[in-house]
Amino acid sequence: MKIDVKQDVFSLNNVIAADNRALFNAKDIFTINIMGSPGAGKTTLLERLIVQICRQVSVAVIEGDLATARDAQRIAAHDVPVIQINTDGGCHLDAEMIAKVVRGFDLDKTDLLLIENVGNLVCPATYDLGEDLRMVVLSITEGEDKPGKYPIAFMEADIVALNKMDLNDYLDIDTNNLIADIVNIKPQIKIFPTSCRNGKIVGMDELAAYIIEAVKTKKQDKILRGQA
Ligand SMILES: Nc1nc2c(ncn2[C@@H]2O[C@H](COP(=O)(O)OP(=O)(O)OP(=O)(O)O)[C@@H](O)[C@H]2O)c(=O)[nH]1
Ligand SMILES: [Mg+2]
Repeated sequence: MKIDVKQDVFSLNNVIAADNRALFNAKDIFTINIMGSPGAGKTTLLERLIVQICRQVSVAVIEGDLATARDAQRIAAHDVPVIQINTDGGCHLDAEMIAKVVRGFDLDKTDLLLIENVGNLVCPATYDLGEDLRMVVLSITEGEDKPGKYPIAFMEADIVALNKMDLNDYLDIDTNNLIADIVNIKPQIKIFPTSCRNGKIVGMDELAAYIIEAVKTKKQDKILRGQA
């Protein structure tokens, strides 16, 4: 029997991702897809980022997890609109999941959409959600060999938050090797060493400034295109 496959799963995802991107562009929303292993510190970093930038840009957050609304509850405590997606066993978010929920935000009042993907250093990297920027959060506790072993996430990323730098003195790891491993995979990637732990905040001013600048640049580019 001949099986007629009309579209593979990635090309269908790419079509919906393009629609998401068109919507975000029309609404002037800068979107970041945040990925990394379970426990790397994605939600903690988002909480810290929101505290630092919420007076300058209006933020909305989508949280992706297999189960529970725990991360969304943490974000909601910062008085930011948040929607939790439970993938019910799925190891990544896809563009359709985002399309289904995103109009639940007031998009005319959103400058920055932060999407925390399911904790996983592999699968999320192959699914475009329609984002402008991809960020990997990598905890230094994961070990200095991890970028080379899980290269796809880094190949597809624009920036890396090298998190839990406050633990550096307690670990048998050389962060220079870790950074070299990442740069070897993608030379143009931007790396922000960070610590989000209360009382030991590192690198968050630099990361916040970079993101605010990216949000502003997207808005300015649109104005310039409109004048051209
Ligand atoms: N020491 C230290 N601990 C951190 C830092 N960032 C996060 N943590 C801790 O790491 C643990 C996991 O943090 P989360 O923010 O929940 O990690 P996550 O990546 O969102 O996890 P999932 O959503 O389950 O994939 C928590 O106990 C945090 O307090 C950091 O910079 N330094
Ligand atoms: Mg989380």
